[in-house]
Amino acid sequence: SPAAGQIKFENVTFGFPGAEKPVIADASFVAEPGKTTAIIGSTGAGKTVLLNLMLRLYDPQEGSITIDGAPVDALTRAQLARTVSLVPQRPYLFGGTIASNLRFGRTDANDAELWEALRVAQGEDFVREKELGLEEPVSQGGTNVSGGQRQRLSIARALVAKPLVYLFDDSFSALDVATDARLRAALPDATEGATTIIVAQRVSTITEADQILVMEGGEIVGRGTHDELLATNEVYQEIVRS
Ligand code: DUT
Ligand code: MG
Repeated sequence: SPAAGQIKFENVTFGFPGAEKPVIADASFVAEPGKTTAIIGSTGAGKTVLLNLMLRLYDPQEGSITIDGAPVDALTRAQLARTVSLVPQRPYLFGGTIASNLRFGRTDANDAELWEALRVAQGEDFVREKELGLEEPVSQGGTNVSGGQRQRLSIARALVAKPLVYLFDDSFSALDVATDARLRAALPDATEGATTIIVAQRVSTITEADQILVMEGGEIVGRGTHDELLATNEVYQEIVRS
């Protein structure tokens, strides 16, 4: 069957070397192509580590992670990078131009594709305001670009790459509510057919998600839609109240 981007965790346990308690404990879930899976939970719950495991920044001690049935540790990091795009919690820009940063995941993207990704990522206006537009220089680490702009460029970079799987690690909480809403309204078309996993802080970011995983202390302590969790899950109810 053609590659589709289904992610499957089965009983995944991971701890950092020397730590007594695992950071991810017995996590199982499936993220389906064409669907949005959201992950929510307090700071330190293990959300970032869970995403990083998919990219093999580290490997679990127990359990398995597969993409379309193939163990991720059978893929090379280059294959993984072509399949999965991560927008990290602290996005990083490279020394170069806005265009070279956006083309990081797919060097043959044309300018029209870059502008389209910027439009979706709500970054079009500020790039148009730059004297050199797409060719505006960016310093290493992106120190001449604001934090919010860096976030939007990082989101646009993932969109340009057109992967099978998108991982957004807390990519929307720094945006104001209106921008967050505009971005999420534009996202489904731009990521159509892909597997989308969104780590979020604001419940409003993920109410439409097909599946929400609630994490606490390295465990998935709830799963369901917003309405299901609101009715049944105390941890989720607490997050909604806070
Ligand atoms: N941790 C380490 N070493 C690392 C990264 C994380 O010990 O290099 C620990 C800290 C925390 C747990 O792993 O107890 C989970 O961290 P993670 O960054 O996954 O938490 P989060 O859910 O992403 O928190 P936040 O909402 O603050 O981003
Ligand atoms: Mg995190």
